[in-house]
Amino acid sequence: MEKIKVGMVGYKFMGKAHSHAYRDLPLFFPESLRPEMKVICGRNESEVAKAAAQFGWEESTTDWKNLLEREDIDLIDINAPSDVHKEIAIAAAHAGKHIFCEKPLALTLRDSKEMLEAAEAAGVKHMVGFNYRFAPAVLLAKKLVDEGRLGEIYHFRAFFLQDWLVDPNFPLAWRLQKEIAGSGSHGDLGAHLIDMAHYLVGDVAEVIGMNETFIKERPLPANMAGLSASSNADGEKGPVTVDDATLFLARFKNGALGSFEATRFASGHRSTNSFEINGSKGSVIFDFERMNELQVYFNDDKEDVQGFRRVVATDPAHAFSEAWWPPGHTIGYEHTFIHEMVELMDALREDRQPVPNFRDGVKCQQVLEAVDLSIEKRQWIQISELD
Ligand code: SOE
Repeated sequence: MEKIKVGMVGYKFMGKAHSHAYRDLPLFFPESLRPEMKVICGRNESEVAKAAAQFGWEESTTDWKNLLEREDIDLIDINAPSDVHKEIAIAAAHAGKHIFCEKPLALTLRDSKEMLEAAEAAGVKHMVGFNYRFAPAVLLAKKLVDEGRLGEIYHFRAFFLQDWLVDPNFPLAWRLQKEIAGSGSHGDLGAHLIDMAHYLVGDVAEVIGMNETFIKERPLPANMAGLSASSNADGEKGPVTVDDATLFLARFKNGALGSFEATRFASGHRSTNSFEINGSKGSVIFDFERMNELQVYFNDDKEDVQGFRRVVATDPAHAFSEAWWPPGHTIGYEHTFIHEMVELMDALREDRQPVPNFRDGVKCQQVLEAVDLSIEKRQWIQISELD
């Protein structure tokens, strides 16, 4: 079986999720191209060496540029913070490397377009990490929409609710600094909702939004480890320069209406990533915290049994089920990353662009930026204004 030699930049939460995907993919998808975990890269030499040993990478380095010079690297996986996505992706494209980049693609729409242009000019494959598309229950929703089984789509409502920032003593992590993260809940969580809307319903025509930063300053980080971090609560504070919550309304080009909510201040919601689609023939509800299930409702059910019912998307009729377990044996968050890497490996073998790719990343960035502009101008913004 052909191998795809991977160099990865980033080793924390997403680095672990991607490493797991590369390691387990051959076990469950033996027909796919096999990822070879060559080099993992991170700023802290001892930490990234530890990650290499723990995750199963052959080598570790602190200089991402030397990944690009190596003949034995085919694919660059970028899951470091958003402020380095553009520089690394464009350099990787120029070096003729295929690219997987975590979401959001870039800090700005302009940067994301430059990344797409560089990747297309170089003729390399490029993928963006909207992993929730790859939950079998989401793929079932996609099938129902595409087969017309929900009829004409009237509504798409989605919310991504977390609560890891409710504590005012949580330190000023990189996700709270605009120059590193680009935005707060909007680009981190809202990006997933926007991509899901594009995937399931279609293009957005216009948006209007609102946002808030509830806690304006936070203790400077004593040390950071992913989303949970220690801080010197009585120490020096710094300004939060991103949104804590962003909500927006959208009108789709096909006439459907959308409502979107992303927040890290929804106490009690650890990671409620949910959408509902209402159509002329029925509805579906997906809730990531019950990610194997899709609630479905069909208007033509007999009157005495009409109501939402729960489908557990683990049967042979459902996507990816043949790779896993017998019906009813469920899978988890980490398996969505394996599925997205299967798509990448298949695209590389079939010499086609994977989906979602940088074009989808640019489309997402366009809506993110249109919402920001609508907030600034306090008016509806046409997506076409940002072409
Ligand atoms: C943090 O908010 C985060 O890790 C996001 O960055 C991920 O994209 C999401 O899948 C889970 O929450």
